[in-house]
Amino acid sequence: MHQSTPQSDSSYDAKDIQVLAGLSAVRKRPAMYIGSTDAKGVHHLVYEAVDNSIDEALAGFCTNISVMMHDDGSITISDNGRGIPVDMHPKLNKTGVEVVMTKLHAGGKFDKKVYKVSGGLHGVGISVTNALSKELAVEVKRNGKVYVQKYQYGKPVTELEIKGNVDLKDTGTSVTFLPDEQIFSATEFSFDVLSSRLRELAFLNKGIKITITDERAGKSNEFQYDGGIISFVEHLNKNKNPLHKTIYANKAKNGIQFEYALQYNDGYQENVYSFANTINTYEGGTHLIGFKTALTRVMNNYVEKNKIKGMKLTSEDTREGLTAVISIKIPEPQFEGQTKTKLGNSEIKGLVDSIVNDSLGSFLEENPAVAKSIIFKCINAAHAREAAQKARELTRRKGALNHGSLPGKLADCSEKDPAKCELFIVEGDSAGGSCKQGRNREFQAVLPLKGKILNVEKARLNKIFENEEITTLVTALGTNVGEEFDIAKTRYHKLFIMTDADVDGSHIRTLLLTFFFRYMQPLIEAGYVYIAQPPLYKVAKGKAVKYVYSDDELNKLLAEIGRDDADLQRYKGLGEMNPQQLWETTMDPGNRTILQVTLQDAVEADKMFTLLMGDQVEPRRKFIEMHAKEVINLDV
Ligand code: 0RA
Repeated sequence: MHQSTPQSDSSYDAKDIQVLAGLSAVRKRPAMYIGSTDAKGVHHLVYEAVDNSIDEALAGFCTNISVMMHDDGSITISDNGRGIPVDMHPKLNKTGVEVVMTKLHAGGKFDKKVYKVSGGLHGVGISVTNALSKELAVEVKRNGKVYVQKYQYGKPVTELEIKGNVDLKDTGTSVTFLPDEQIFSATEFSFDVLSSRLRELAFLNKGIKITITDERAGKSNEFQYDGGIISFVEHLNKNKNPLHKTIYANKAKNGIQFEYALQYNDGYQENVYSFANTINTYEGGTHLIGFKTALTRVMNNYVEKNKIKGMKLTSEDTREGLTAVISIKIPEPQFEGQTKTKLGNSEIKGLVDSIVNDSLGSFLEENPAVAKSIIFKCINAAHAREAAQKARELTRRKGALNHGSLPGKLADCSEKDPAKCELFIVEGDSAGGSCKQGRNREFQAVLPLKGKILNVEKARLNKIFENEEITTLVTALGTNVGEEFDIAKTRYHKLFIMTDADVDGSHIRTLLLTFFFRYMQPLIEAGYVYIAQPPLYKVAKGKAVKYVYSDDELNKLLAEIGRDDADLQRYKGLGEMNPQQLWETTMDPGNRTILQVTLQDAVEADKMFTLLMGDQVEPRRKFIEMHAKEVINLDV
C-alpha cells in the first residue's frame, strides 16, 4: 500500500511551500541551525534525533533508546516509543512522518500537553538532521505495521510504505542517516563523544536505558541510572573523598521543574554543571545564578544562626570542593550567549533561589553533622582565600604577576601582537639554552622551567602564589590567575609545552596540563595550548638524515631504507639536540609537527586529572596496572 500524496494544486497550500523553503534554508546556512559544519555539527545531527526519543520517554511512552554506528558511516537512532504518527496531517496533507521529517520545529506538533526537550539548543528538530543527510530512512512501528520512508538531502524519494507486520504492542521509531559530506568537513562519528553525551542524557533522565554500539570497532556501552543526577554527582566525585551523602531536592513550580544534587569533597576544585532541558548550559545563566546566590545565603545564615566563629563567606568560599548538578526543565527556554548555552529566562533566578534556599536550609538544620562538615570546609576556604590575597599582594609587590615587569628567565620575542607570538615552556636550563639559540626571536619566546612545578591538584591558590616556577609562568603569560585571570591579556596565542621524551618529561607535562586545566581552562578552550613534538629518533644513512617522531614511523622508514647500515640515535632528552636541530625538527613552523591540546569532555578530563594527580592512591594504581601494557618506552 502507498499512502497517497496530494497532487492537485488547490490542496498545495502556503504551509507546504514554507516547509520546502525551510529545509533548503537549512542546507544553505547549516551553521545557523546546528552551530557548525565540523565534527561538532555532525554529532549535533545525532543529538537532534536522540532528543525526539527523549521527549517520547519524558511523555512516558519510551524506556529504551539505542544508537548504532554502522560500517558504512551511517548511524541509527531507535526507540520503543509510540512511533511517529503515520496518518495524514489534516492541514498539511502529508503523513505525520513526513511533517516531522521535513518541517522545522515540527517535533511534537501533535501533542501540546506534554513537556518537551527537543528543539532545544537551536530549536530545530529532526528535520534538520534530514536536510543535512545524503540519505535518511525512517522506520516506524505502529498499528501492528512497519512503515518505511526514504529521503535524500531532506526530500522524500519514496512514499511512506508498509514493509511488514509486527505485534500491535511493538511500537517505535528508528532513524538511519548518512551525513552529507558536501556540507560537513568531517562526517565521522566518534564513539567517545557520543558516549559522553548519551551518558549525560541517561543521568539527566533517570531510568531511561540508552545503549550505543560501534559496529566497526565492536564496542558498546549501556547507560541507565535509577539515581538520575544523584548518580551523576557520585560519578563526578568518584576517586575523590566526599564529605557526606549526596544532598538532593526536586521541586515543580508554575510548570517548571527544578532539581539539584550536591556533594562536597575534601579537594579544592569546583565542579558544578548546569542544564536546561537537558542541554549543558556551559555559559550558565539564570538557573546557575539563582543556585549560587542561594547557596551562599544558606551557608552564611547557618553560620550566623548557630553562632559559629568564622567570617563572612563569599560565593567562591561556598564552592570549594563542591560537586553539583543542577537541572531545570522549562516549557520555553531562552538560550543566549556566544554558544547559545546560557539560560536567559529572568523569572528562573528567583524560582531556583527560593527552592534551594528552602530545601538546603532545612536539610542543614535537620542534619547538623553534615552541616558542620560543610561549614567547616567553607570557613577553611575563606581563610585560604585571605591567605591567597596576601600571597598575591606579596608576589605583586615583588614585581611578579604584573604586566610590564617580565621574569628574568624569560627570553621574550620582539613581536608584540599576541596572535603572532609563541611561547616555548621548556624543561630544564640546558634545553632552554638550545631553544633560545635555535628560535626565531622575532615571534618565539622561551621560558625554561626548573624541574617539577607544584602539583596544583593538591594545593590551594595561596600555595600557588608561593611557587616560583608557577608565578614566573603566570607573569610570562600576562593573564594573572584565579579570579583575576583574563584571557584577553594572554601575551602568546601559542603555548608549547616542551619536555623530554622520558618519564620525568611526561610528569612535568602532566603537571603543566593540570595547572592549565584547573586554573586557566579558557586557554585550552581557545586552542592556545600545544605539546611540542620533538623527534624520537635520528636516522642517518650515508649523508641522508631523517628525523622520526614515533616508533611506527621508525619501523616504516627502516623497512624502506633497510636496517643494515642505518645509524640510529634515540633522543632521550631535548639537550641532545643542538640549537639548529631543535629549530629544524621542533620549532620551525614550516617543518614541525604540533599537537593541539583540546578539551572534548570536561567530565572525563576532570576525572583523569583527579585520578592521575589527586590523593587517592588505589584508583591510580589500578589505572596504571590496566594501562601498563600500552607503555612502550619506559626509561627509568
Ligand atoms: C509526533 C507526535 C507523537 C510522537 C512523535 C512525534 C514522535 C517522534 C519521534 C522521533 C523519534 N522518535 C519519536 N517518537 C515519537 C505522538 C504520537 C501519538 O500521539 O501517538
